[in-house]
Amino acid sequence: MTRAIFLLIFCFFGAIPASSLSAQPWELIWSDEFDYTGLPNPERWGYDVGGHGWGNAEKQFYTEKRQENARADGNHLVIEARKESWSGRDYTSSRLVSKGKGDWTYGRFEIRAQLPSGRGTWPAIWMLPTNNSYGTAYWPDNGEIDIMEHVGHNPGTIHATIHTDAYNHLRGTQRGSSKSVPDASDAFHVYAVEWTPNRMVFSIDEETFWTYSKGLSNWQGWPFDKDFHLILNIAVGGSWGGQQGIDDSIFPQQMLIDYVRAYRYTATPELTFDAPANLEAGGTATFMGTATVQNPDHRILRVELYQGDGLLETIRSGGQWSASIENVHKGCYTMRARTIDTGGWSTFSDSKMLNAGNTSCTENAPYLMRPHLIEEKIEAEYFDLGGPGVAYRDRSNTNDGKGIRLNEGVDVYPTTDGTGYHVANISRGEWLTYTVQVDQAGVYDLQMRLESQAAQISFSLEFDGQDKTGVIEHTNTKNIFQTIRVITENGIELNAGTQVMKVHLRGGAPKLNWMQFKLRSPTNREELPEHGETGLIGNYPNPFTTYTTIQYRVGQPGRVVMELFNLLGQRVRTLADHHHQTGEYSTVVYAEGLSTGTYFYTLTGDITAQRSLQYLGH
Ligand SMILES: [Ca+2]
Ligand SMILES: [Ca+2]
Ligand SMILES: [Ca+2]
Ligand SMILES: [Ca+2]
Repeated sequence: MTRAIFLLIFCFFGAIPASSLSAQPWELIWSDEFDYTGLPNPERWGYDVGGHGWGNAEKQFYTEKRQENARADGNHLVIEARKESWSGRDYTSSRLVSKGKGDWTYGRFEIRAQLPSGRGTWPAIWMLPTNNSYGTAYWPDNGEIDIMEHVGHNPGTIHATIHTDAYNHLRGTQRGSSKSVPDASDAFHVYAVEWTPNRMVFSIDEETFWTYSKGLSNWQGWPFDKDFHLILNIAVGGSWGGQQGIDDSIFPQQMLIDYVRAYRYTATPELTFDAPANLEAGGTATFMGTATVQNPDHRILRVELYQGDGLLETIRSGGQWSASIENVHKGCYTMRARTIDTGGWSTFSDSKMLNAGNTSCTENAPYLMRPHLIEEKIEAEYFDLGGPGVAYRDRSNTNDGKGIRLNEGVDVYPTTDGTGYHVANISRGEWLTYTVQVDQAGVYDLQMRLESQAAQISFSLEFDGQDKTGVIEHTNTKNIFQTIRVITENGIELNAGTQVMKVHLRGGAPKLNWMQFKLRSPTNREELPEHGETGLIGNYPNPFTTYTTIQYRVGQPGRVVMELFNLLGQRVRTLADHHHQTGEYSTVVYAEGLSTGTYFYTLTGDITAQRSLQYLGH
């Protein structure tokens, strides 16, 4: 018995290194070994064609399907730069692209190549984004990954570089490194990048020489979460390659590529997800599941709970996890979970439908399952569920912004204003709705984060079908994101309770990031004195820092005393003590002489009333 246990333990320990080694997380999914002759395989490669300098004042013309410039020789791809006249250029070459034939988000890319040599050559093995997803310019906003660059006037030095909106050579802020490879033009080497959600590791012959990490970057520093494709070319001359001129005696020059291999990561974490299918409106929905790593070098970082594309909760544990959403509003919701491991790899669960309140799903429902609180940021992209005609009106029935909520008609874009999203392509007559919760009835002012194409925007707000603003016209600086404060004479008077806010956009073509309401002065109708009664209306602002104004009403002529007390019940001040006629009055409490804290003010007349106020200090 003892011996058996010992053997088991022995085997167990013996098995660990083996299983670690066998956990190869990369699977070959795309390659070209160039073991054929003739033009490059058209199922793998297309061509960038032209002689316009390619943004770098390059001198070559890139030809298309011309064996003199690009061919397979039975073992290698040969890209050849030649000295010959072609369409007004003095050199020809080739630039092969895998766009539309090989596009990947993340992966390991290995290219075994021998480089050309000589002053004026500029071979490159690199990647560009397949789609235009970020910012205002395809380049550099959407990124560039240079796995290998070499310039003939600096032989034997290999450069790896990334370019982004924040880091690029136009600003002199590009990030990169270089490595000495003295025989790069005489021998084959394997140039590789291992691109994962958290970082890019650049290597030559499996030896890492540079790592670029995502860190806390948003898209300006890390647009590398979209599809990229491969590019293989030799440029001639140009802003970098031609810095010391072109030696015309060197041509033709060849880059030989033995293979191009693309690998997919296979060890993404695993996730299970259980969700209720039905719930009473106002009920608590509990979600649970398990999250486990496949890669033994990683651990689970967190689990995220989503309604659609909206993050609801972050659960900072793996293994068994659960999360609850309380007070779920009536509506139909698409629930899913995602787990993320320490390598940045993530896995989404399947979606599960949740019907709260046995609804037909065609009414307004708040996107994040609970109404937006009116005094918190209301993200424009989290307009209501319910679809066109109910939750919004949009003139094009596709989401042209391709940000989130891709199957809705509203045009949601990844914002150029930091992180997150905004709604743009807003044309006259479009509207959006938001289910909101107003806890404190009162008069509100509105802040909006937006950029407008015109110097004036116009809009109006409805709450539960009632126009609360008329048409508001606001003048602002155009073409820049800014927070505007819309302060109208009468403010926006809102009732307490859950209601549907409808934002009618009438002009100015804004890009709307978020809205937020600020309480100007409260009304509390239940506690307000009826007209003709003596009582306290309230004080504003509360809390306060310099002074606050108390409003009160006197119903019957007579002596009225207004006093201020501290929490110990000691009278601090007498604010009024005189004969009052019927009417509304106000008195000011100045901060001078008060200690920070809470106070009570008491009205004594034909009735007695008391409320509190709070002094925040200076
Ligand atoms: Ca080969
Ligand atoms: Ca649209
Ligand atoms: Ca639109
Ligand atoms: Ca937003």
